[in-house]
Amino acid sequence: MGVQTLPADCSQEDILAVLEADGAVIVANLINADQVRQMVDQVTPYIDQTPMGRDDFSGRHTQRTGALVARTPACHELILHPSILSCAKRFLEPFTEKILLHLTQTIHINPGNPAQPLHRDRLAWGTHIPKNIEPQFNTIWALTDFTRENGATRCVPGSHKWDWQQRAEADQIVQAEMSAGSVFIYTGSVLHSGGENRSDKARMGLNLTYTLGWLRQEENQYLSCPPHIARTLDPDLQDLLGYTQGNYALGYYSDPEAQHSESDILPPERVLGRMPTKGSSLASTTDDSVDFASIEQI
Ligand SMILES: O=C(O)CCC(=O)C(=O)O
Ligand SMILES: [Fe+2]
Repeated sequence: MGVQTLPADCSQEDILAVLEADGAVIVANLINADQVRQMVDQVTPYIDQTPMGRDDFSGRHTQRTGALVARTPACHELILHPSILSCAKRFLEPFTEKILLHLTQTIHINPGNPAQPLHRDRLAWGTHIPKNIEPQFNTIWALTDFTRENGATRCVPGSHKWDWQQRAEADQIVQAEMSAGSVFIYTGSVLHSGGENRSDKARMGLNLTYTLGWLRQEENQYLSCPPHIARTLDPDLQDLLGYTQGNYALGYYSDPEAQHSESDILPPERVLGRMPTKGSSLASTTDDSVDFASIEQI
């Protein structure tokens, strides 16, 4: 048995059902060869300048290249891919009103890199998040074919429901074999890792992950995509980076240089020259646009 693979025209319900059951699913050939090529062409100059990882986890023969929203416009349509983004929202909505982009990174596993240790990505936050909260919806887009030989992602289907202490047996580990243009989707709770590259060519994956609107992002998106770049982007992408409030009181700012302003509580959209949606935040609300009864004494 491998990772369950669905065709590109599958429904969101199909994706979510397998993800719920196994913690991982592949959607085959969701983007075409031109989209893959564009992404590879745009990111390759940055990968060429990226040093290898500094430990066994990041991979001493693996290059991890980030800040992709700012560097590679080709990734924007993958981050905003309608069916993937809808699935991410539906999957995470039991735990949050809004979702955020958590990480953008190509993972270029070069020949000779051994398998990465199995792990759950949610451990980025330690063990502080209660088990019944799923904090992540993760994707790895295949930019080359992913094969057993070149380090296709390893995964232990079903392990998102295990006790965190349980160890995987060798025969429970499968690999996300898929052709370039396919996407491997996995939760923050399922055991997985990069595979060993025993081939003579690099395996290239594009890791794009999403998290809850109230959690700290793994890749700092405000530094990786600062306001002067963010202001040129699609508003949906600006939202995902975190340039809108996550909730009534979450994510406003004050202008440190302003002498006088109409308010010292500003909506983050302001730095992008964009108006906030009315009632979306503390910074933009008036007394009559918020149901204070719903937030009092919670
Ligand atoms: O490269 C892969 O296939 C997975 C990498 C991974 O799981 C990670 O770096 O957290
Ligand atoms: Fe991981």
